[in-house]
Amino acid sequence: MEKKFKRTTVTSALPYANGPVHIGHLAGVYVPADIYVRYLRLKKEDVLFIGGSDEHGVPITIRARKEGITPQDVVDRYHKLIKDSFEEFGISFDVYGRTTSKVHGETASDFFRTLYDKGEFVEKTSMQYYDEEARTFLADRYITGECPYCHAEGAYGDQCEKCGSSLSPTELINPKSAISGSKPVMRETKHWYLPLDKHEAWLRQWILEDHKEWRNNVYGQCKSWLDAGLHPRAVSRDLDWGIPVPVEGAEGKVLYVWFDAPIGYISNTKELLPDSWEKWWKDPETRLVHFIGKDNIVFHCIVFPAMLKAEGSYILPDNVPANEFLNLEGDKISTSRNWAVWLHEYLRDFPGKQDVLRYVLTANAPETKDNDFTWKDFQARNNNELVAVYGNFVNRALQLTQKYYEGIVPECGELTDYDRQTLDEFKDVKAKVEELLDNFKFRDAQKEAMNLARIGNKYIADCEPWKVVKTDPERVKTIIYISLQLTANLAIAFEPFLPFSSKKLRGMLNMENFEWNQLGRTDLLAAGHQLGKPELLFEKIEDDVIEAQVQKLLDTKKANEEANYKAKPIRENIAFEDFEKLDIRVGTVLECTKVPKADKLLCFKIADGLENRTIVSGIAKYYKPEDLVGKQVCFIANLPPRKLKGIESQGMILSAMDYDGSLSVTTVEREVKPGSEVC
Ligand code: B3M
Ligand code: ZN
Repeated sequence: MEKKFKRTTVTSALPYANGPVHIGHLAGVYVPADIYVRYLRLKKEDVLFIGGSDEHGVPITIRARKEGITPQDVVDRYHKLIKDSFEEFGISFDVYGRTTSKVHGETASDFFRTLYDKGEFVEKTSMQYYDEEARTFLADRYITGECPYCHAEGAYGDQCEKCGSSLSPTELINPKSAISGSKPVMRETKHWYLPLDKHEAWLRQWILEDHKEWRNNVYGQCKSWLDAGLHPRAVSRDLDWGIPVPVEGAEGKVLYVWFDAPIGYISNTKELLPDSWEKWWKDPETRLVHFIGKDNIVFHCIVFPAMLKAEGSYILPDNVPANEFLNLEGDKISTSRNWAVWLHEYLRDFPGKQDVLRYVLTANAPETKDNDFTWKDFQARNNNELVAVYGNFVNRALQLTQKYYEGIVPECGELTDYDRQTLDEFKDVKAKVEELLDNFKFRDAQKEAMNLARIGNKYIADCEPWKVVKTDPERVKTIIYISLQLTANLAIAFEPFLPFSSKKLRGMLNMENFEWNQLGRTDLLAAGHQLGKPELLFEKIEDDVIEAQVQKLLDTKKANEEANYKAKPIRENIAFEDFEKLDIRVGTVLECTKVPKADKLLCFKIADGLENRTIVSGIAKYYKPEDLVGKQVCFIANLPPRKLKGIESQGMILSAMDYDGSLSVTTVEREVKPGSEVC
């Protein structure tokens, strides 16, 4: 299957400009794409890296409505935020465009028109919900109602967020327009459909037979779509935000966001190369690779290729290395629940540590299955791998060169068997890393690079130059010479993965020119070469820094619980006489102590106006015993006594349970005599 290509067009999914990007986006799409592109560039291949914001679609209009601003305001804000943070993070796009640009509007519009003129669409009318008050058809997300499955209120026309069922708007019970709140009516509307069913046969051949090398998750998803049979898909919508459908009689209709967004890859290329963009999209000697997350597979492997094929002059993707999802501390990342580590916040909280996040996200990349990001793992990988292995080795090699030879690379003497063995381990690293990167196995490729550092670390630890220097100074020259060659190799090997650190390391090595092709060589730094100033390549991350990030997430969790709190339904009525049987009293706390060996229990001595009593209550987690002394509390006085941890409890103190399960003792608004009845 080896084909020779002249150039590679690499695209990465266009993030919706309705919120900032988070680590899930980075791990799934942008970090692997950037590694791949940097690698190709290092190999001096012709490559173009296309990115941009997806600025159309319903989520953007919803956000705008919520904030009382225009959709344009929303996309202006987030496009800038996303673009700036990508740049600071070192995602090395050749162009980062936007789908509200003029070029894009024209390109997408022309694309539609070409397909329309070629008769590649079918027109169909259907019944859809219409808001008579707001005078607009309603996108699925704009209709809410009761879920037909779990009966939760506020389910959307496309999905119930409570039970996760996917819905169609007509299934909702008591549908309401999210715009005006009125009851929507059914109205006829016309749309253009891409008849995917007509494309099924060639798609089957092209994916299932000709692209067996695609990742299992991608191939598998395509196969199940194809096996289920493809159906026509609407490529227009009734909406006032988007690119107008460029045909007569299409007033109030725009291109469906998933029709225009992938064309954004093409328009952004045009934006960058107005005169030569075509060779990146139409020359059969160009290889097209799409980096995306798993939720975008069908659009990039089936719908967009069908569009390109229908147009007729474009190449099709050669590979679509889609990733699975990254979770955060065991939970699905969610923009609406603010459950995420946002890139712009990371950059603010960890200045200069772009490579640490790049490293961790690649080490944990969800290439074959969903993976989890935890702050503990982030810290461990930094401290135990970047600092203790890579950084430590480099630091030792450079400090020793400084100490013994004033930073000048020493002559290499005769090699021992161990030296040769170590150097041998380096020889095939280039082939190994290349093989892995060529196959989009970024995680393993980075592991290979890290392995070099491990070899180096072990070499220097085994050779103990700081001891040998006392007995055999000539030998030390060879040890340091070899260590420095290994260091220079590391700078090259890590270049696609950790570009900031590689640059820093090259500065320390005073290594101006380097080539990927030199990887594996053991004469990168000549004897007599003057090194630069050694600095620490990575720093340890302390516990308090990690704890602060964890606390931030705990706060988010709490805020979500609070926002989602709903009082429990009221229980069935009881007879008045039953209520009257309860004897509720007010008592004054005379003493309050922790119950030994029970972390939940407090033991109270309560003045009840009669003989005083002991009550054990499970509120120790929420109060300091001394803070309760002197307080008046309500308790049920006529429950039969119960033994708790060997103490007889004579009643029950009443507490309110808050949304988060915490307990708050009930007390009285004005002091009363102990033993007063609550009635
Ligand atoms: N904006 C969906 C997403 O961010 C969409 C990708 C477009 S790629 C052409 O998941
Ligand atoms: Zn439901």
